Amino acid sequence: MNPPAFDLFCRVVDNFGDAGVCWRLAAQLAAGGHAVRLWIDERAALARLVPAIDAAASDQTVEGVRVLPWAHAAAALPPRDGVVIEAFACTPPAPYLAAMPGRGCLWINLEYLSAEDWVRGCHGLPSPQANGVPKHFFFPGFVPGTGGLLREPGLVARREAAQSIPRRQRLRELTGRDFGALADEARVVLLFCYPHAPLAGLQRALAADPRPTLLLAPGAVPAGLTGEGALQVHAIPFTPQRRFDELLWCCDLNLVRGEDSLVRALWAGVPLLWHIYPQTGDTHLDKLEAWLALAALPPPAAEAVRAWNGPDASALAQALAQALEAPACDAWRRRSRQWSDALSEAPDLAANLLAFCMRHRQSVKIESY
Ligand code: TRH
Repeated sequence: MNPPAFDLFCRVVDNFGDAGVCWRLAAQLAAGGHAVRLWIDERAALARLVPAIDAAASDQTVEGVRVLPWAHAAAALPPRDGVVIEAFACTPPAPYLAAMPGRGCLWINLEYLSAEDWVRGCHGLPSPQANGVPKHFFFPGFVPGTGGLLREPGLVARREAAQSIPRRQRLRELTGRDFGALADEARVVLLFCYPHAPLAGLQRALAADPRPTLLLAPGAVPAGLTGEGALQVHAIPFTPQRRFDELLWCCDLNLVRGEDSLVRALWAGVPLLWHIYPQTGDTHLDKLEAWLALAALPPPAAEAVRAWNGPDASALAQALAQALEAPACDAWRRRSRQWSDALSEAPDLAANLLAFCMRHRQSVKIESY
């Protein structure tokens, strides 16, 4: 049978992650030879991530992915024997759902990434739906028995090759700025966080640190953060998603957020502070603790991650200063690389998704005999 065609539905809730995750998956599937249609309700965020995308165009194909307006899906037919992926429970248009029965589609709900234990028990389960086509939950994850993490083929080799080039040169190419000798001598930090981060504590810890820090903030330096003491802060251009990894690979410490940039920072294999997407009732803190349990960071680093997700600038200043002291920081670097290497041994999300699709097709074929 031909490789299945994919319809991927994406609603942009806010920020960049919805479009970021969907684009990565769509582009990887297309690169693997699959026909992919990405139905997206708002193209501006996608155009920021992928400059080749024309936010005004209603039907375009970029990197093999056909990008179409969400509204046009109502008149479209699901791909026969294909795969319909609904990202983050965004529910495709009703007429499209009504057209699904009898076309042999596999319907998948691509869930948000979580390290929580219950994910493994729910991954892959079918859920009966009104149109008679069961929807299968597909949970990304950090451990076997989940859908795994997005990682394109050859990513680690690309990282190794990039890191053989002097960092000052890489930063100049990526940012258009020449930071001079500081680029090679300083601790380089990427800052990508939500506005409520305890930035005063970050500033205090880095300004007072014995080692100079060059802090790079894509888009703009958040209000309240200024260079002082050992800290220099610079705004740099928002980097196209395709090269965002290269920026992370230049850094000694990546402050990332949400879902997709967290995973990319894991592939960078250096210390990171994760600013988790806030949720009502502080349920995001349960997700953070579940992630910390898997990350098994040295205690000072784990405390810095917790403080980065808290309101107390002094707590962060103290925790981060301790985590950056020589012995603790070496341990943080070792564990970061060790976990990154271990995670990169596992099959990636797209490979797991295709295996899931093949298993489903086999089971349907057997049932149909
Ligand atoms: O932008 P985010 O906060 O997106 C969030 C999360 O995905 C969250 O899980 C979701 O619920 C919410 O949206 C609706 O963080 P995230 O997931 O890291 O997505 C950012 C994307 O932007 C990611 O693909 C990396 C990309 N990016 C670039 O390509 N270039 C850049 O310069 C920067 C800073 C980010």
